[in-house]
Amino acid sequence: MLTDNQIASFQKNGYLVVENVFDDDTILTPVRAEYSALLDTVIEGWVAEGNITPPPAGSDFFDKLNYCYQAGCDWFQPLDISLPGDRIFANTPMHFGPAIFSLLTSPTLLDIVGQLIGPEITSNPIQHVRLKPPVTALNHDEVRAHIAHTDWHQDRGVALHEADNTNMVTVWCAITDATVENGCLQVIPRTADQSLLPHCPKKQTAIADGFIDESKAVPLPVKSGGIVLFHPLTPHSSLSNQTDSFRWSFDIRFNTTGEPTGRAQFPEFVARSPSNPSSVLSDWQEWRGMWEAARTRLAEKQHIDIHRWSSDAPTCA
Ligand SMILES: O=C(O)CCC(=O)C(=O)O
Ligand SMILES: [Fe+2]
Repeated sequence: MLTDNQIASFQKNGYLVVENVFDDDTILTPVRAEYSALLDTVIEGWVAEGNITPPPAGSDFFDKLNYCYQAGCDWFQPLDISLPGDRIFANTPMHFGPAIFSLLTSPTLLDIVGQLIGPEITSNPIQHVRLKPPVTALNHDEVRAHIAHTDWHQDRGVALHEADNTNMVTVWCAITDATVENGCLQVIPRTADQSLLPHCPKKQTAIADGFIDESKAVPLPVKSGGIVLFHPLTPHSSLSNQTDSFRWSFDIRFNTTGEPTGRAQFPEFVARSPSNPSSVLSDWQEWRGMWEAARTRLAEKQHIDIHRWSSDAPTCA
């Protein structure tokens, strides 16, 4: 649980770092094991299709990620806990497994989230894995915010306008230690009159030039198992990974049940509900089934809107 001081600090600054939220035995080790097995399965598929030769013996999870990336085999979508915002096919890969479901529904985490948004908690479907290779290993044209550094944005700016009044919190979960050197998150503490700033579809969806003072940026290192909480109006970005190892995080979001998630095409679920306990989803296979159904429904659509911004806007010129 958070102390009154922590809650007040979150409300004033729009962010809060909390260490030691996820337990090694029950959450972190199973998540690492689930991802390790998943990557092995994905690689087996590529080997069978002749896209790649097996990674060298003795390679660990990150060695394998790096090996595949260098060979042009893209693991992001198969490892992500979401469908993409661009085209979806009936066989678009994605990952929904028991260990990541346990992280998302961890009672310790939901206690904290409940202190910030209230007791009726929905798991918002805007969620991603971020596995960030050393910057020296990136392709020169790599701009994805899930792989390279993330540009300045507000999370409200990467949801649809219908969620502008939704009571929501982002939880950024460190699986490896996040440091200034390996590309931790940074924020600009929110001001009392913080509003939604104009964003532009650039390399990423980012705050238009001239709207934030980057000299106010506060880097937020956090150890493995810790989290960064932030408000949807808090401007944030991430530093680039200047080390020679990977930086790994998940970002997940929660909102008050019944309010728009900002991505209605993707499935939400009730994670906690004192008023209607039987509405809570506790079966990870049901969760996966909801995403599979969404994939079937959305397959072959040309495009899914995930933000409201146009590059034609005067602020983007
Ligand atoms: O981890 C990152 O690079 C950025 C994460 C982010 O934008 C978020 O959690 O909302
Ligand atoms: Fe974000």
